[in-house]
Amino acid sequence: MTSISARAGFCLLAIFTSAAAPAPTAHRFRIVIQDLAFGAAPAGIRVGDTVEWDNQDILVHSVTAQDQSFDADVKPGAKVSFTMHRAGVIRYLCKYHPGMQGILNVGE
Ligand SMILES: [Cu+2]
Repeated sequence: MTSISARAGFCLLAIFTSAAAPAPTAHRFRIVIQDLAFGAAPAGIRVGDTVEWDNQDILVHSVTAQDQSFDADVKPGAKVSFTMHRAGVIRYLCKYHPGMQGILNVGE
């Protein structure tokens, strides 16, 4: 009996919580890598959204965040994507071509 009412209480709490703060819809943004450069950072990225890098160059690049929140190599013709977990300015670069730099502005 106790466990049933405890479960009912949990359900009510879950319903109340989701009604009070509906989960925002996650979006997907794309950045093209071309001619040894990252494409312009898309506007409107928020926590929970995913950013995809699409390497259209003929060289291997990396997508390496300065704060180490993401780091991956991207082969020519390949894509890599990361979900943003914190708000703020995230600077990133290609560790093979340090002149390749980008900035993401992630909102809450
Ligand atoms: Cu590179």
